[in-house]
Amino acid sequence: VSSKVDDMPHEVEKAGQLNKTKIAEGGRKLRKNWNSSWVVLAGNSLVFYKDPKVHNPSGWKPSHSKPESSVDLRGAILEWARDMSSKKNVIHLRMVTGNEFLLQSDNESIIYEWHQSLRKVLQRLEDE
Ligand code: I3S
Repeated sequence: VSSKVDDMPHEVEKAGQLNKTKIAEGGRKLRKNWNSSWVVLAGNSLVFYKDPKVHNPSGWKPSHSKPESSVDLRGAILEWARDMSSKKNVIHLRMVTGNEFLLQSDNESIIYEWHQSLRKVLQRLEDE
């Protein structure tokens, strides 16, 4: 029974379109490259897909496609990014691996919801 449960996909906590850039890899600073991404928060992971609206406007399904990348949120640090971008509504995420991302939306309530969901997941992982 337990293996069956383990094989089940994690519950999706949140999914949506955000602007994303990686700013560090293993602690080494990277040049920003903002892209629109389909982001899925599920289990311990944040998973990034190509944004269907940008890459294929005609009904491409992120859930049936291979993720571009995913990160393990355990031990990650979540902050509002201040002085890290000229954009507004920017979340800064630093993983234990030293990989860092900025996530942004022009819509203030959308980014607040993401911040809240990420905070909730990080809190749960801390309590585990
Ligand atoms: O923090 P930076 O380096 O000023 O970030 C900006 C640059 O990455 C810029 O690209 P290039 O200077 O590599 O051409 C991007 O177009 C901007 O979007 C970056 O700044 P923002 O403030 O948008 O995060």
